[in-house]
Amino acid sequence: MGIFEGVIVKGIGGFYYVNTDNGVFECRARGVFRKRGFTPLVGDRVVIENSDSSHGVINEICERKNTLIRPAVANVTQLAAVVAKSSPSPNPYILDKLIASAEFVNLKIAVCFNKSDLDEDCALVDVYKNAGFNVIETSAVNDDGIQGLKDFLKDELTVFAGNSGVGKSSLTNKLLGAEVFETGSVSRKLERGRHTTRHSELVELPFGGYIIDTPGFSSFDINTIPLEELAETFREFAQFDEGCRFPDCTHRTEPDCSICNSVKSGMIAKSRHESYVQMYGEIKTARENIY
Ligand SMILES: Nc1nc2c(ncn2[C@@H]2O[C@H](COP(=O)(O)OP(=O)(O)OP(=O)(O)O)[C@@H](O)[C@H]2O)c(=O)[nH]1
Ligand SMILES: [Mg+2]
Ligand SMILES: [Zn+2]
Repeated sequence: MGIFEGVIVKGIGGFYYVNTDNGVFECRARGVFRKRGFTPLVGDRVVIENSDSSHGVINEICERKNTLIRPAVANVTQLAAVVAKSSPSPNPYILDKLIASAEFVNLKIAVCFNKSDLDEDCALVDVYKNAGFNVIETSAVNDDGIQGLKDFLKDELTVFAGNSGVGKSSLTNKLLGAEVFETGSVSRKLERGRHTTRHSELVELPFGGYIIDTPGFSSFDINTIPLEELAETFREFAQFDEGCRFPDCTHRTEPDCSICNSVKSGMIAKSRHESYVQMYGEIKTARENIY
């Protein structure tokens, strides 16, 4: 028996799988965490005490560098927001919420347009390039863009997030060079994935770094961002913010708003601004229901 440090690579039904220098241990969290309503997350660095060669208990959770709520992970350094160029076609609102939540905790971000082999034009590619994002077009079925993706991932802890069926697990397998994760199909009629991945899982990359494959989602709550800070999570707004007429301008519909004017002149993508306005409304409503 001993004390080991490790990282939670997976959590299922109250069991946490902790990777240590002495192998993976299936652990329960000490009751005190539950009493405090504190849930261990994939990515947490922990101290465990083992009871045999494969079981133990989590005694301590080290202080987190950051927490993402959706997907629920701790200590990641980057987000790869994965969308498919088509099948399923991207939902810009969900993508923008995901990006904003990552901007809010200062993660490095890449937007990965997967399924480039389908050769579909996707207008959103330019939207995110123009907004200043690292855009990587990939295919999990040929090697398109995989080197670019590897360059982004190397030596970082990256969470892969995005809708069901976009190819997060397929890309993970591609990067690992083995069929480690189960992949599903996309319903042609509904243009929707089948929620094949049920649990987030952290894996080490053979070329350095770690990634977390996560379950796809179809909606996304975002009321952790304070309204006053929402505009800052849309990175391209800053460069066009030349001072609005009202110092407390919310950049939605006010007259002489430099952000709204930049949308009109095409400098800021309409879809990005629409997401901002919609998120603003969503957060505001959530606030009003709390107080
Ligand atoms: N043509 C093409 N198909 C792909 C590509 N990547 C994934 N697919 C297919 O898309 C489907 C869904 O892939 P998954 O890897 O299971 O998607 P996922 O994002 O992990 O989905 P969830 O686990 O449900 O969130 C599978 O049929 C894959 O074979 C790609 O680059 N090109
Ligand atoms: Mg998956
Ligand atoms: Zn404004």
